[in-house]
Amino acid sequence: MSTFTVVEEQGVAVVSIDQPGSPVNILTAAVKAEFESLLERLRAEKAVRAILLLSGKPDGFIAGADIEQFVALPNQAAAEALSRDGQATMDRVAAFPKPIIVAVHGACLGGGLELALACHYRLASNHPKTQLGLPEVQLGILPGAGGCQRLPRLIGVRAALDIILAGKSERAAKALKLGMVDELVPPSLLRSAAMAAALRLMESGVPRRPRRGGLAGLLLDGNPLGRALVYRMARKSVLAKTGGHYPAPLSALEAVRTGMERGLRAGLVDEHRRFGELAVSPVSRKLVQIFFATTALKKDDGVAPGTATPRPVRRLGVVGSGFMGSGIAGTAVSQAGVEVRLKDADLVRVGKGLKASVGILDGRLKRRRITRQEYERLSALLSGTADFSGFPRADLVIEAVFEELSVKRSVVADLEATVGERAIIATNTSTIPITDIAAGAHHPDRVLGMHFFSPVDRMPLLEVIPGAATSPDAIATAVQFGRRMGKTVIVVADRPGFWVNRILSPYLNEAGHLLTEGTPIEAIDRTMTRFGFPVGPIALLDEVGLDVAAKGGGVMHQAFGERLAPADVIGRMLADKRLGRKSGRGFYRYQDGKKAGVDAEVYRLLAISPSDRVSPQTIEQRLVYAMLNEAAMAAGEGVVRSPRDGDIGAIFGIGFPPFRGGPLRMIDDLGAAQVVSTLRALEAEFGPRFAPAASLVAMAEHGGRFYDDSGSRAA
Ligand code: 3H9
Repeated sequence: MSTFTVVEEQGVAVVSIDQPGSPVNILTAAVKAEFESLLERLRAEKAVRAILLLSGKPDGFIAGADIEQFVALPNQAAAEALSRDGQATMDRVAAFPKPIIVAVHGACLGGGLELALACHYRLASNHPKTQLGLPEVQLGILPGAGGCQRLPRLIGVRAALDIILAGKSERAAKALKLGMVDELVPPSLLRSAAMAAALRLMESGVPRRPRRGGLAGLLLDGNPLGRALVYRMARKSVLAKTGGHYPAPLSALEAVRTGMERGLRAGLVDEHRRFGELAVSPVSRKLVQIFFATTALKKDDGVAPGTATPRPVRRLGVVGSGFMGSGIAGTAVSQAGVEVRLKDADLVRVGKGLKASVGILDGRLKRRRITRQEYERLSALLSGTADFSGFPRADLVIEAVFEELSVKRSVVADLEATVGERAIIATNTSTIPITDIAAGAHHPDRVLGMHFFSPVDRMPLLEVIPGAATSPDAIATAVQFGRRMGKTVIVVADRPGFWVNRILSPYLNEAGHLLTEGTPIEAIDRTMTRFGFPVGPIALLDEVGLDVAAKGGGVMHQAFGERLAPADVIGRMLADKRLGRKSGRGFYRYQDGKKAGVDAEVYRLLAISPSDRVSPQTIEQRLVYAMLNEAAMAAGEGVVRSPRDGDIGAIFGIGFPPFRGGPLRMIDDLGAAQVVSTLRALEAEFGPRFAPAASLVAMAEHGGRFYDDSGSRAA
């Protein structure tokens, strides 16, 4: 079966791209070969005077080159050849003697955009699904089919670097503004507008495009001195963002520079050489694994396939209009577009909560993620109540009240008396066992946990926690709804701390121990940001809130005993009314809501004289191995359903460095035997909290691993 179908109309060959059996169009080797021979045929056909390319998929243009191919590449030379071939195809398109017009509707990414850039004229539909971007650096590679060359030539170096170095996608309207596309039209008119453009170009050739960006464009993009400044600034900004852990953006920057300063041919050579290096690098392998893991999670409802009938959620009830409740309500409205009813004890609180929920929509409007019209429509879906009016119609209710077992139980009882007989009741908790919350329920099969992370609209992860009696239908409903809220969802066991807080707990405790011993706060945090975390553990405590951390730490201590006993620092901080960022006082100082330096007062308060006695290597080892050990232990207990879920949870829940692949992948990379021996050394020096997990010891003995793949999508 072929991917391309051609119909000829008025001298235009209308080529529709529709890869059979694939939900999206992907530029595989076979697709590329078919395309090339089609081009040869159309070149020879006299009656054909222009080509119009469009997608036959309802909602997608081309999702880029085949990512699975990168994983299978045996070596750098093969990767380089793949890129060189891709460039050659795009060169043939660019040099084609008849105008090639492309009409883009839906995602046009990576190699898909590189193809569009090589065409002679571009139209895009103004549909929200139409996104044009070069996400390659997110996979640890660079645009390797001419993208590093053609994009800066078309839209200027600054705008191109902005997209390439961040792996960004732009909506169609922005793409038009930047000059990535020539025309923007409604989806229903795309084909006819593209046809009209083809007929026009057939007669009068490709129009000249004016230089963009005004005077700044001329000064910065238009001459080598200006561009040198642009490269320097871009490099600085990449290093600040990546800490030097991700080679792809810097390499892409060099490929752009070579092409702009030494010409297209030199640029293409540099581009495919660098593509070759990056595609087989360990960082790229990890990022590709994460791509496949998140893609697989999009289809995983957390239950065995075919065992559940998820319930469609049209109306959501949220109980508790505080920070979490209003965040859940606002995110549900803005992402899932469902009706949301927010309840609290009185209307004043409800009003405050609704205002905060609308604030999430305000943010999306401001960032132009939604139109004014959508904003009005979505805001109208939000309503509030001080009783349970409206709740009988809810399909799903999420309670986000105070973190106290008795309070949560009484909310569940109230809800059971109110909601319909098929409604699902979810409890947003980070510490209380779901089975305990559901213990008094008449229908524990419809009760489960949905652990959101704060701030709800920004944090990408959701843990769904079935209680002992939760039905597969309820699990699948919660998972699917979480996904509609834009979350990556993992289903985890009802064990204290679930997954994320479980592995975070010994890590934060260890930071407390280090501090108690006199290790400076800056040294602890700096070491871990250098390791690749977005913030260090002490700064994280300030973000989470010290009261919340103390409560969570207490629960874990009680559940797991001395091994997870927190250091004494948080209690003393709380006694001094330091709650972290939210109170404007924590380990750090805060000025106008912005984090300033470490608060030196803290050392006095904790009776610590800071010293550099502990080396950064030891700081890193103690913190990282505390987390790795706990992850292995929890995985061994079955807290996560697969290593994939555990690693994705760590990366999306706490910012575990993606280039390291997650804690379980990291153990595999280090080798269980090495991890066990380091833990034994730490145990000898610092005590039994470092005793290696039984699962790790067993793996070390048998040469076992968490993953049985070699890095392919089977992960
Ligand atoms: C590149 O282009 C390099 C070039 O510069 C140079 C080359 C020389 N490859 O996400 P979905 C699969 S790098 C292989 O559920 P959605 C995906 O795994 C590429 N497979 O759909 C899934 O498979 P399955 C740069 C791919 O509607 C199925 O398609 N491009 C690829 O939620 C459906 O995917 C990117 O990084 C691919 N390129 O989202 C874009 N794309 O059903 C990556 C998709 O068997 N793709 N699949 O599990 C995406 O971001 C999303 O898939 C997209 C659609 C937004 C397009």
